[in-house]
Amino acid sequence: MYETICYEVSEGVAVVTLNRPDKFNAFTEKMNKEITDALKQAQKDPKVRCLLLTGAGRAFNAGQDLGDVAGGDVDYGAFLRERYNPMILQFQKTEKPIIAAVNGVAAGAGMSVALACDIRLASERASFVSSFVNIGLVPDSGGCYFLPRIIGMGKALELAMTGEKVSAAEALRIGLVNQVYPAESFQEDALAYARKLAALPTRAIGLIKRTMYKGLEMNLEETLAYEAFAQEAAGSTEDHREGVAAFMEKRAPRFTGR
Ligand code: T3D
Repeated sequence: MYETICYEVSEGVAVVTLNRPDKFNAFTEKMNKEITDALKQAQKDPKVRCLLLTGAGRAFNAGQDLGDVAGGDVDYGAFLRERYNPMILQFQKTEKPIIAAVNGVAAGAGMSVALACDIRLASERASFVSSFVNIGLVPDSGGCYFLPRIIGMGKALELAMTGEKVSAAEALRIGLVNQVYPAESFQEDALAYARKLAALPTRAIGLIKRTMYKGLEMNLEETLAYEAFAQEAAGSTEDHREGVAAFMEKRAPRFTGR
């Protein structure tokens, strides 16, 4: 169904694999659109309770395919407005956890996409390059929004201004990734992590995601009001009732995502 990505659902996890390995999975217009579509599809599908985004081959994603922009006048504003911005917004609109399983280098908009995911898992072979500055550009696709919020302004400015490569170990140290796994077992480790998330109360997790990201833009009073609204919604789910019942009965909960 897709040409530039693979999309597979099993055991509650939708695995989206960026699939242009000979180009380090660099973005084309088709890939931007297919990712956006896959996220929408996963949002609608009740069988999907977690998404895992990864790359085929050696790289996670090397950003925009520079072959498409080389040697011509490109309207970068239109490029971003039409292709990248709707894709990044769809990561936020997807009310299910999205994990970036960063198997290799994540550069340019590829790094921004990893930042737009909720959790970042890295292979020990992964690396991150805010490579925009290396070609005289500004971090886009949410890079200027997410990077300082995730690692703090000082480090974010340093990475964005120097375009230096960050190793997986350094990424873990500065809080850019949540976990680092051995390269040999990375895909299984990332999938196991995703399956664990997929077995949790999906609607509460969706509401946690929405409320936390909204909280970045709100003051305390507004956040407290939004938490009350979100709790009302979470409190009416079957998973909430199951969680309380399981606690009272001293057994493990069986969450269904409803
Ligand atoms: O319209 C707009 O452009 C606005 C939107 C911008 C969004 C952006 O993402 S701008 C940033 C674009 N990306 C880059 O500038 C990154 C360019 N790539 C690199 O800096 C390096 O390739 C990497 C740091 C990602 C990896 O380095 P390394 O040494 O591990 O691998 P390599 O040998 O440089 O690349 C391997 C192959 O992938 C190579 O192909 P070949 O020679 O083996 O046939 C290389 O050309 C290809 N490749 C890597 N990145 C891209 C790419 N091909 C097309 N586009 C790429 N971005």
